[in-house]
Amino acid sequence: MTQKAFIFDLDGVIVDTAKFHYLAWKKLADDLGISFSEEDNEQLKGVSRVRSLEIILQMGKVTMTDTEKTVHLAEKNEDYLSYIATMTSDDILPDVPRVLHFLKSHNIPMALGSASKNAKQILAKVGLLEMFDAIVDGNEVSKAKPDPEVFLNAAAKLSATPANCVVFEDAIAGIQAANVAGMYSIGIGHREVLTEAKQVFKNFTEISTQFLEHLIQKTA
Ligand code: B16
Ligand code: MG
Repeated sequence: MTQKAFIFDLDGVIVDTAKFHYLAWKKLADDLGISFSEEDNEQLKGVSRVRSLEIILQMGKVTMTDTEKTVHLAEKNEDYLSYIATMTSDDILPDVPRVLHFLKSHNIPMALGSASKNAKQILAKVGLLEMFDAIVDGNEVSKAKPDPEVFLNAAAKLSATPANCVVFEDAIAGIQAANVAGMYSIGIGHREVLTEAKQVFKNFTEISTQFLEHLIQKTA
């Protein structure tokens, strides 16, 4: 049997940090007089921090120097980290620990592949840092999803062939990145949104042990 490797996105797959990103971006948007709703926040999922700010500025037709952007990005992150500080294992999304423990018990290599520069800190707060054999986060990648860089780096760190990797992602760009990397993409969210994913589940409670066994045994 070919050795499979599993790669997980963080926000929207393992934890719901989108609500904290929203609160921190909302505060900044309010300060800048830009209207910003929870629906607008959907556009920022899976997108890098600096690109998120650019999208918000475009929404409000506001221009800013690079120095001003740096100051606001630091403020936003400080605010975001104050929410992260409150996180515990209770913030892990339902049934994620069951799936991770199942894979671990079958000695399946696992990596995190996230756009977040705060990924390690978040995993440590919720007590999942030790579950992953490799972490590739926003500090290590130069090209954002849908570029496959983050997932290809994760596969390399696990010494896995892309065709043997399974990726769990909640963002359209993330699914595209996994597909471009030649990996098996599993969407977490809505089927109508994640149309390019090979399979879609609403959340991990829908992922059965039989399905995981099937993924582990499946030939590429
Ligand atoms: P940070 P993921 C992404 O995480 C978030 O979905 C996105 O909203 C955020 O802007 C990005 O991380 C960067 O996060 O500000 O912590 O570096 O879904 O790729 O795990
Ligand atoms: Mg995500």
